[in-house]
Amino acid sequence: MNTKFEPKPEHKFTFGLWTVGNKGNDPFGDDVRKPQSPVDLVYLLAEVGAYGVNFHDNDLIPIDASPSAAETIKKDFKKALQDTGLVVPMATTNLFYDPIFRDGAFTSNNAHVRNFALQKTMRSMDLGVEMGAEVFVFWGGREGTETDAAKDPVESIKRMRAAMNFLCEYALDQGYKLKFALEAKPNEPRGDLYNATTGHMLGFIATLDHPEMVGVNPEVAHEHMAGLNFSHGVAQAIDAGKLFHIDLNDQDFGRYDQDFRFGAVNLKRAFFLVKLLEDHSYTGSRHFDAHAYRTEDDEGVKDFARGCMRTYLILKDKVDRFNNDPEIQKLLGELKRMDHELPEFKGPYSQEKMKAIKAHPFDRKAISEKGLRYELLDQLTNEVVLGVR
Ligand code: GLT
Ligand code: MN
Ligand code: MN
Repeated sequence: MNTKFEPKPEHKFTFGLWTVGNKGNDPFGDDVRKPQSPVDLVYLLAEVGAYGVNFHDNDLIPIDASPSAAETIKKDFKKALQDTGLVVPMATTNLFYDPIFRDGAFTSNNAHVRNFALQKTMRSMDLGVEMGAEVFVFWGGREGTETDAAKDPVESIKRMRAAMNFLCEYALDQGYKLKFALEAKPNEPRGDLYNATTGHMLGFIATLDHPEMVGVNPEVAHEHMAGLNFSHGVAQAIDAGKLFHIDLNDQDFGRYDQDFRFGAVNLKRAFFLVKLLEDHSYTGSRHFDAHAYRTEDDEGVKDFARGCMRTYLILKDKVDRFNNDPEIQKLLGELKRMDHELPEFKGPYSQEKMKAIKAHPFDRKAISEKGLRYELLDQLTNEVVLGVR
């Protein structure tokens, strides 16, 4: 194997305990792999070359663990981190598995459930911070409905806002340096989930008391499930200064929630995503939120994890090729040249500029006649991705 594509700490490749720990069960079939302890999974991740490990509270500490059992688990986990050098950049709360959350956590109709969700999240934040996490993800897997007869969606958004505001204050009160990253998904496991896309989340964040503490954690699969161009959503987050974390995986459009290995389905979309992250110098974790096919044993899980990182690095290399390809750059240079025309009209509004733009004689026909050469640009992109350039 080419060592050029070996993961290094600077790549910030991370995996959740739930990803490499996935036992291959699905709604139609039982587990196919044996459970592995958090400590086993830390060693597995170290073996494949990951930089960090993320977890839900209950990936690490079972929901019914006694305080003394929890202490032992934490001690063992910390030792594994120390032995391997792995870090915990992100933590999150499981607000979807236990039946108490069957009608939502922060948006449940039941005040007991909403407050239990706050309690569980505050404890989970304490745990995350104890392990070194600086980003705290919120994925509201049950925050939605099957029937809108049950909840007023405006009221649900207000409940969600109240919870986020409360938890921001909690973080500030504790002196935690945590950033929150909200993760959208359109559906599954609920019929419909609130704040269904990264764009919805960005709109919601602007309504919070501490918007500066809150960003997004977009996931490839989730935006594909909504039929969207993932890179465009991520670009919006980058532009807003809100890309605090990212969940990389793959997913065919119009399918069930697949969570495939990064690049497994659509290499070209993955290429443009890596290009976006690298061109804009994204510095956060590159978190693979995916799992191995149900056909795999423990070795296959390692193949899966190595594959995610290796594909990212190969695509990063392709991005360098694209950015340094003379023919491609010539085509892009022509686009830049067009962009830089009419310098006198650039910049903010003035009455003078307004009058000049209104009066300018644009040669509509001539401008429309010239081909843009996007066919060639796209073909050359394909050839980069296919490895012949
Ligand atoms: C769950 C979900 C993911 C979320 C995780 C964080 S849990 O696996 O499918 O997309 O990121 O809660
Ligand atoms: Mn995710
Ligand atoms: Mn997912």
